[in-house]
Amino acid sequence: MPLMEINFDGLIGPSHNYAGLSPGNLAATRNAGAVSEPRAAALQGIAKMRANLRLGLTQGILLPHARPDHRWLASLSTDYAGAAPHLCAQALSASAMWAANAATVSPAPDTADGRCHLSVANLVTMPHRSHEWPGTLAQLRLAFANDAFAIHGPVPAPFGDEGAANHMRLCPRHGEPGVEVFVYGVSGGPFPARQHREASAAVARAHGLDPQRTLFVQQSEEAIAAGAFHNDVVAVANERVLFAHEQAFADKVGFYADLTRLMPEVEIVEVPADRVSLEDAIGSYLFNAQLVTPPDGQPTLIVPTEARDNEAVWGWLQDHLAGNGAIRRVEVVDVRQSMANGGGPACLRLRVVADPATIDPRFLVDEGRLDRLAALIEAHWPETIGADDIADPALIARIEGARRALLEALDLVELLDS
Ligand code: SUG
Repeated sequence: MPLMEINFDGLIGPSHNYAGLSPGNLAATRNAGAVSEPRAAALQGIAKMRANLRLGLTQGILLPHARPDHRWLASLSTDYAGAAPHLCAQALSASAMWAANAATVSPAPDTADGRCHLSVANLVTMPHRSHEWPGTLAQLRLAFANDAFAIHGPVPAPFGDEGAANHMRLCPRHGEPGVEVFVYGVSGGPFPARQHREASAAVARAHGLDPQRTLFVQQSEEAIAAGAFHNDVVAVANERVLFAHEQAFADKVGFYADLTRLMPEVEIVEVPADRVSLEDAIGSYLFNAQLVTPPDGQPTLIVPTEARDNEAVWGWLQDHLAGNGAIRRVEVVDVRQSMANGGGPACLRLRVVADPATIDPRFLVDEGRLDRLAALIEAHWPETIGADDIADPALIARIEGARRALLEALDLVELLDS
């Protein structure tokens, strides 16, 4: 089977809650202390995957991690019963759902050894995310155990790496060689730059990318300061199309020139700030969309409902469609529970270009498997989690039991401890 793009969505875990853990992520800090709905959240994620299947796309999953992370708390010489509330929240976070931060992926046509390389992201900038990588690595080693893949451990601290959320790939077709673009931050006003250039450069070297076809591009400081804590909040690429906000990059003229030189057929769709402000782009997550090519070949943008609710954003999209722009179709998905923590449709998925036959089938889904997952979520995921609930041992037992039931149903009990 030829190489194709497969989206691996992070299944939203039973501990999904709003603890306000990510400074610079305006939605997450604004919703700190709100009551979350883990069951509804996970079902929204399942519905998004169903919509992707119906577009004719191939769909995979990554699984929630063991939360609370007792191993991490033990490494801090404490435990869940004895830890300070902020450490409990950091140990409990379901943040592994945002699979765009799981790893950086370089498909086989781009690499020196002809294998698809994946580097797990260290996520060192935010404490609650810094302990995701061992669990992610365990899953990547299972899902991509075939020789077609090479799996790398994390870049060492202090170089921050947040994975595919800061990586774009432009290519004529997914299975052909591409240009890989690593977007890093230097400064972000009051907020941290979470992707460091040194980390991106290390990943590019590990993957054996051709330096002539690899670009390192600085994210604009104003974008980070406005709440674009990852590049995928202000830009997304798919095959020949780059879709970006006018203020996404520090030097867009230089970047667009380099890209056009390396790939003359590139189509750059830039949204001007006088049509959609950075504030509207970030509030609506217009760019945190999945830009995909279904089998009918029509570039399709999968946006969150918040993009439809924003007049400026929806107006721009309608004009683009009416003008026969590069994006031919817009689909709307409801992922409000994730959005309230700053995670849109694109955050929830990791893109891997591969032959599906080389992937462990336990990580791939069809409608039938999604039906079974939905039933399991209905039966086991807590309905709500409020700020005070996280100290309740009964809730913790429920969360741990829910994940155990999931791994048993998927025949993945070897992941129980990670
Ligand atoms: O890292 N939110 C995540 C959202 C990640 C979105 N990913 C991409 N843009 N690719 C983050 O900031 C909030 C969790 C909390 O506060 O409880 C959180 O981690």
